[in-house]
Amino acid sequence: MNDRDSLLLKALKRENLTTPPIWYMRQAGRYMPEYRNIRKKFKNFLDMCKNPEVCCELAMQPLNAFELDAAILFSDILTIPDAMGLGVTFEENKGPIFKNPIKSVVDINNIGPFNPDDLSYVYQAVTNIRNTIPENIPLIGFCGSPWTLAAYSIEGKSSKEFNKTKKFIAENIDEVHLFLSKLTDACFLYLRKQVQAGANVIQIFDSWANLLNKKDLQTFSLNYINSLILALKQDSITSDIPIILFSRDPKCDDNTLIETTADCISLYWSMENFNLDLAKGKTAIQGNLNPKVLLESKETIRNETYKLLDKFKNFPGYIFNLGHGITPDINPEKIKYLTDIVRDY
Ligand code: 1CP
Repeated sequence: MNDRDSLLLKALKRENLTTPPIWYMRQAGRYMPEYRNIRKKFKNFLDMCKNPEVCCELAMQPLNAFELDAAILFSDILTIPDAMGLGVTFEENKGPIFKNPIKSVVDINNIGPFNPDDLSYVYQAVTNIRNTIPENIPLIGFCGSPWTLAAYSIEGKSSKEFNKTKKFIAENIDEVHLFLSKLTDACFLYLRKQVQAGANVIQIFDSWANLLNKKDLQTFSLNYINSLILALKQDSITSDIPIILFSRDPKCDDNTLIETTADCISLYWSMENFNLDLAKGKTAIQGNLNPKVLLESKETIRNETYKLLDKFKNFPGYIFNLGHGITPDINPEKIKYLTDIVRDY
């Protein structure tokens, strides 16, 4: 692809731009009527993800509606545990359910080597999207962080506190580390295949970083994210691909995130005091309007957005995004409005 005029790739190289690139986490999803029309044809959400033509159509929906500066692969982070045999399903309006969650040390030892070719439906979706979007629009591939994938796999579902997971870790530390290593290797192979299939940027979602205290965050999450980033940076296929790290409300120093060597830190909406002076020249920044603002009036949306844009005006390498995904209760017109006012700023 030709990156001369790609705003996102420029921002990821920390160029100071007059208009930031714009894309949204969960830009494809239930808030769009076009999405719901297709979604209702599939009982299990993952069956929809296993259809590359449908994934391509879904990834195109927000681009067609809002002329965004990036596409994101339509898939889910739980494809890896599903491929590892944990049997992931998503029933109507419920979160993920694992048929075979990790219940014991034996389950961890029994996980065979991850075969990235089991997820060829994902790479086919990547190629279809890459072949459909304009040349100057980058395609973001993604994976969950090893920690976030482990938390779902042990809990067997989503949860507020993940207490089962915390108990399991306390009782089986060594095996949990083995599991996290297996997941890290899987993420690397998976992302490399996404890049070979046409992904131009990678985002790692550490959506459950917020569960861990400072020390555990380092031990169970950041150490594995660092290994993953290092492996990607050392591999000839992925070394030039910029990496964005989204860590949900992590209890660590800002510098610890910057030192991950991710090319960009995606800030959760509550991270409004993140030290931009520390980050300057080291990482790009993405974020971080609170998605809840989009439930407010246009005036409030404009005020909050312009406050954020004022803050990032002189930051070299800024990408406009929300501080977490678009929720199903957001009116698509608000996304259109938001995109327009960022470009008019
Ligand atoms: O029924 C439905 O329609 C399912 C809703 C849905 C969608 C649209 C799920 C279920 N996943 C997705 C797509 C998805 N998931 C994308 C691509 C779409 C896009 O961004 O445009 C991406 C990047 C994800 C990543 C993902 N899945 C994350 C990380 C981002 C985040 O929100 O923190 C997580 C945590 C998941 C797990 C997941 N997938 C779906 C659900 C309901 C959940 C559980 C969320 C929870 O635990 O609360």
